[in-house]
Amino acid sequence: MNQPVMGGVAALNVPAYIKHNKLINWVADIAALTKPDAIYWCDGSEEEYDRLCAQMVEAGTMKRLNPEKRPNSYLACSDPSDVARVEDRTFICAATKEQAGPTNNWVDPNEMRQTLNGLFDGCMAGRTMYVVPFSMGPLGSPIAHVGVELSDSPYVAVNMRIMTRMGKAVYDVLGSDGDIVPCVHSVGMPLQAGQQDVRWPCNSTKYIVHYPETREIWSFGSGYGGNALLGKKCFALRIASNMGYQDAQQGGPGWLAEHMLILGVESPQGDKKYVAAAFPSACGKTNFAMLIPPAGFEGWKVTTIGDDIAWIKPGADGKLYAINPEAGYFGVAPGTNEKTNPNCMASLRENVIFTNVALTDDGDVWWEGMTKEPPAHLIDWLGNDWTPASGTKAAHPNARFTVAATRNPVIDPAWDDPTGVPISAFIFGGRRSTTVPLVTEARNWTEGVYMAATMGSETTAAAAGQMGIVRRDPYAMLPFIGYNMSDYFQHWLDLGKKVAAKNPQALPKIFCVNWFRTDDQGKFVWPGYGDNMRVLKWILDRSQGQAGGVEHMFGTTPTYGDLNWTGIDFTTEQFDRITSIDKDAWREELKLHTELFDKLAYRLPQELVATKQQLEKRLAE
Ligand code: SAT
Ligand code: MN
Repeated sequence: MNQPVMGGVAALNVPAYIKHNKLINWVADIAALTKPDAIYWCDGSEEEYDRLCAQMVEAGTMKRLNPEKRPNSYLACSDPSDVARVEDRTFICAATKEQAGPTNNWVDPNEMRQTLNGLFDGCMAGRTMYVVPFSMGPLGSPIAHVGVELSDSPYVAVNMRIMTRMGKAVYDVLGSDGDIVPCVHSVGMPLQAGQQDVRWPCNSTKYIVHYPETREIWSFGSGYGGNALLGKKCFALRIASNMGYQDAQQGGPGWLAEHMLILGVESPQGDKKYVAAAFPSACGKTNFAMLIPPAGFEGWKVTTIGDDIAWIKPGADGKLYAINPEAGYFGVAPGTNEKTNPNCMASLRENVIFTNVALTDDGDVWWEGMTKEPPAHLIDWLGNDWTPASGTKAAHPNARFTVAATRNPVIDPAWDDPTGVPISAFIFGGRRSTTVPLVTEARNWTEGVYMAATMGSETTAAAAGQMGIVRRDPYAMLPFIGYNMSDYFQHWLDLGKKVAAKNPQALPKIFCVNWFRTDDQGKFVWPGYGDNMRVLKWILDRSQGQAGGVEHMFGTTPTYGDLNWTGIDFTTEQFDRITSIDKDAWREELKLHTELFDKLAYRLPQELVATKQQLEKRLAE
C-alpha cells in the first residue's frame, strides 16, 4: 500500500470493500490535482488511530502525555498564526451574491474554482492524502448525512475519528451510489523532495470555501478546528443549513441545522424534557450542556445530547425532533475546572487530544482557570518555559480539547437515537455585559424569531479578530448560515407556521437568556454554571404553562419569587440588577436592530419589520 507509482502519481489502492465508483473517481481526480506522495484510506479502527498518533509524536506534531496522569492522551500545539476560525477567509460561493446574502463573503463560484485549482495544484506533494469517510448523525439514520474528507493532515484524520462516526462502516451505508458531501482539505504546505517538515504545517493564505449548489467544501491553509475538521461548522452548519432550507423550497417539510446544544432535564418524578440552546462560540455551551443541578434541585438530572450543533426536523407527530450530528466535543479548555464543569473534567480524564494548552513538568496539561494556583513551572502552548511571573497566558484562550461524547458521564441515553429527541423550548443567549435581562420568554413564535434574529454578543477568542466587541449575531449563526440570512429568518417563520398548523401544542416556546451582565466593577453578577438550572427550571415550567412571570415590553420575565433560591445567597437587588430594563439602553439597542435590518432589507420578512415597529411603539409609551 501507499507506494507511489512511476511518474509521481500516487497509487490509489482502493480497499476492496469500497464499491462507490463516483467516490473512487473523485478521490483519483483530487489526487491528480493535489499530487500527494501516497493515499491512505482510513478505516476508523483504534489500531489506525494509535498508529497515526504515534506517527505525529514521532514528527513532533503531538506529545504523548504521561499515561499515569492522562492515559492515552496527546497535546498538539499549533503554529501561532493558526489558532482559530478565519471568518474573513470563509466564503459561501452560491451561484449569485444574493443567495449568499450580505452577511457572507461571496465570490463567483467559477472564479473561486480557478483560484482554488491554482492553490490546490500540487499542494499535497511530499505528504499523504487521508481519505476520511464520516457520518454526521447516527450511521444510517434518516436524519444523518455522509461526508468524505480528503486531507493531508493526520491531525485532522484522528480528530475526525473522535468528532464524527468515522470509518469503514460509512461505506456500508453509502453502498454503490449513496450521497456524499465531498470535502477537500489541505494545510497548504507541499514539501520538496528531502525538505524537512515543520511541527504544524499551514499557509498564511487561507480559504474556507463552500459551494452550496454542489454541496462541496474546500479548505486551504489552516489545520485548526472548524477550519480543518470540515464535518463541524462547514458541513453540519453551513452546508446543512442550506440543505434544510432547500428541502422546504422543493416542497419538503424543511429542517434546521443550528448552532445549539441539546440537553435533557429529568424531574425527580421522572418527567423528561429536552431543550435546545444557541450561544455563540466560546460562551459556555459545553458547560450548560453538562450542568449539575445546584442545591434546591435534589433529584433533578441534566443529561447531554450534544454540546454544539443540532439538526432539527418535524416528526410524524408534528413535534420538532433534534439530533446531535457530531460524536465528540471540541470544547474550549480555558476556564474549565472542577467547579465550573466537573462532568467535563471527568470526560477529559483519558483518551483526549488537547490543542494549544500548556504542558506540566510531570507530563500533564494545564490551562488558565484549571486550578486556582497555577503550577510553578510549565511549558506554554508556544513551547516556551513559563512561570506565573511570565505575565503571558500559558494556554491560548481558544485552546481546545477533542474528546468522544461517550466519555461524558452524563451523556443522555438517547444521544445516539436515530429518531432524535422532541424539543420543548428553544433558548437563545448572547454575551452581553449590559441591556439584555437574565431571561425573557417571547410572547409568540414571531416575537421569538425576532429576539433570536436581533441577538447581539461580545466577540470571543473562537474567531480570529478583536475580542469583546458587540456584534449582531443572529441565532449565534452569523458565521455559520450557508445562505441569505433574510431567507433563513423566513425559513424559521415558515417552519413555525407549519408545526403550529399541524399541532399548536407541539410548537416549542422561545426564550432569550443572558448570563453575562456585570456590575459597576465589571464583575459578573449572575453566578452562572450550575445555577443556570434555576432559570432552566422556570423555562421548562413556562413551556408547560405552569410558572409565574410578568409581561413587559419584550415578553415575559420571572419575578424574584418565581425562581427557586434554595441554597444560594442572591438578593433582590442583585436580581434587579440583571433583570432591569433600561429604556435608554434599549433605544440604543433598537438602533442596532435597525442597522441590521437595513443591511438585510432585501427579502427581510415583513413580519419582523412589523414586530420591530410594535417594539418601538411600546418603548415610546
Ligand atoms: O469552529 S471551531 O470548532 O473551531 C470553534 C467554534 O467556533 O466553536
Ligand atoms: Mn460552536
